[in-house]
Amino acid sequence: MLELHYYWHYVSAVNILCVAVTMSDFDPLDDNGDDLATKEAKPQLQRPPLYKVILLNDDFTPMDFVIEILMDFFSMPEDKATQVMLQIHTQGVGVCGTYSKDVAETKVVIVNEYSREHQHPLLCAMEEV
Ligand code: TYC
Repeated sequence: MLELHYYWHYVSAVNILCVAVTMSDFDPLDDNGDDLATKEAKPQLQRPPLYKVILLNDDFTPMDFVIEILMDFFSMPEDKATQVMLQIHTQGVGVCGTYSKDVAETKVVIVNEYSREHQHPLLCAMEEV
């Protein structure tokens, strides 16, 4: 709290009214925790969403081509790629992998481009996990 002290000072035959200002009850080192600026903020971070990259079945793309895609673009060994291809063939859809949005988008584009370059209708897509 600010305190004002008034007093007269006699200098060179003149009376001067002086004021002294003091601060009481103020300890700059005392942090009682109710200061907004120093309150601990809640963490605001959230995990970025993940996306499944999927392949859809069709009647025309050769099985060997799908296996090649799964091995070359999704790093599957041949036996796993064969399993996943057969699952897509029988169930209609299968998951190639789960990635961040950017990586999933890139995989979808390059797989679809590669399939068109080879005149196959194979469809690759993504959906949020
Ligand atoms: N159904 C295709 C065939 O009999 C094979 C195939 C499998 C196609 C998976 C697409 O995502 C696919 N030749």
